[in-house]
Amino acid sequence: MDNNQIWIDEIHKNSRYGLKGKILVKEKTDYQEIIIIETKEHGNAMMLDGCWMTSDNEEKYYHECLVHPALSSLKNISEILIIGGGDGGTVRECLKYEGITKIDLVEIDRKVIELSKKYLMRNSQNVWTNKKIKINISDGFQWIKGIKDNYYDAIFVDCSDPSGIANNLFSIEFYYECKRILKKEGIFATQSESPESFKNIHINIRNAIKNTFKQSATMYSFVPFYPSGIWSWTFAADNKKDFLKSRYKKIEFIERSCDIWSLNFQEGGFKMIPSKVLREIQ
Ligand code: SPD
Repeated sequence: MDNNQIWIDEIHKNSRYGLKGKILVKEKTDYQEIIIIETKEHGNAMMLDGCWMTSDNEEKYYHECLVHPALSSLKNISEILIIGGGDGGTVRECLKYEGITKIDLVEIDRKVIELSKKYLMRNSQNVWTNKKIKINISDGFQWIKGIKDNYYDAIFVDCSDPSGIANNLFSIEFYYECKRILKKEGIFATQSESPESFKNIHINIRNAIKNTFKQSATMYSFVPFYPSGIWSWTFAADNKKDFLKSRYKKIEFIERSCDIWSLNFQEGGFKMIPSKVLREIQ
């Protein structure tokens, strides 16, 4: 028996979502507790304040679904903003697209980036040396207030759950600021929690986004080690008819590069809304 192997659980509503492994990092920063473990089946995995964020072998379920429905809908992509995303998975997926001149990554906790560089290389695959990436260690909610109107082609909110430091990133005020700094044809994308294990939070996010932007839609899929497994990503735009239509010209290249996402997969995901959730969208 390997004595280093222990169970680490995310405990949510009297259920445990656990991975077994060896602790590589357990550290309290100014913002949160970070745990990184090494597992046999999932590769390395990171937990923030008791919630699973990413694991080497499952991160694609999350990052591909956040990035590709949004970027595949744009013909031209130049400036991108990522709020959170300190593990590098969202940046990696964005960098598959041509034409990008700059990706602003705004991460509140510098330690998340430092530790991801060291222990979650499969998330980031050396993206950190790419000159297009500008890392800003800052609170995303405050940071965007300093950005001029109509600046970004795409904004991604890749944050943890809405308790503690990420709370503001789910507020109406934040969504209005994102809308202000998006280009006219731009697209907004956020992780929007689980319609099962965080049903009320999910519905609040959907309603807030629907009431902020002219167009919005949610895609459902699964992230195997998140509470209940089923997860969601919500997309929004203001001046773009058929805003999720595929427009990027090298989309077959993007599809071939993905393990989970494809245009076909996405089509099903946007239809997969549980009826009990649909009834509560205003
Ligand atoms: N309950 C977990 C929600 C976490 C969403 N963000 C994950 C970060 C991966 N880049």
